[in-house]
Amino acid sequence: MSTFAIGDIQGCFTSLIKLLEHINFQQDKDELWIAGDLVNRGPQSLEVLRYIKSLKNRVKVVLGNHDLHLLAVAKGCQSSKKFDTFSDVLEAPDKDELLAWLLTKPMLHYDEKLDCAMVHAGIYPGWDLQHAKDYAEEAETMLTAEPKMFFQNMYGNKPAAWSDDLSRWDRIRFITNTLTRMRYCQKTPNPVLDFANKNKPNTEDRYLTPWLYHDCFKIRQTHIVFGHWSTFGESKMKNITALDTGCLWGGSLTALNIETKQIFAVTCK
Ligand SMILES: [Mn+2]
Repeated sequence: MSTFAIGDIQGCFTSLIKLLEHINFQQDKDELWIAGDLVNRGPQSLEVLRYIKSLKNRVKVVLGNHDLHLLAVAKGCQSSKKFDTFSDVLEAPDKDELLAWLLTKPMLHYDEKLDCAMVHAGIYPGWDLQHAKDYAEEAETMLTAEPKMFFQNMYGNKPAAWSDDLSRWDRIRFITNTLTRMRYCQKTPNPVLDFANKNKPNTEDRYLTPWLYHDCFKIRQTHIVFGHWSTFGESKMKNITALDTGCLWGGSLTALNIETKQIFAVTCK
């Protein structure tokens, strides 16, 4: 049995199938981890959702910003944007089952045996693993209990730094932003999120750093896999693997064998 973690698929169903053939994925034995952004921008969001859902307990999924955006549009809490390509999902006869399934997915998945955590974007530098798990659960509980309220309050870049006394929705928005959207933080002792810079590391302003290189970053043993940052390249941290290799932009779709640390990739059109 192998556990494979795969980065942002974003509706690229053909590349996903090509990658699963390449790693010889065995549905009855292996487990797949999907690091969020299953949908949007690419051509076949509907096929990706149907396929991943069909894997049942052989798959672990965390939510990405595009998955949350699709759910927010479906709930009528946000309008579709110019470059959104998930109308196939919104018009599908099985839309309700697919979106109900997606809504119950977590923002952080942790496997104790593998000592490996998966998030879409990252873990806030000031948080240890236990706090990250607790905060993720807090946001997930709000998402499933009050989805409309959640989506009405989800959008926005503020607050930009963590504090224990944030009011309820500021707190939920911050947790969701770090787990599903974060790239850079200011190097300040209390890390401040910066959403303006999306370029690859080493091109950022001097006062910024990728979240995983911040001095406050606490998680040094647990393996962390993340997606979201297609230009990130290879991580300098031995315990952290960046999985989004820009499939959507003509790069590749990557799978990591979590047990052996072997990386597999297929090029995308
Ligand atoms: Mn993303």
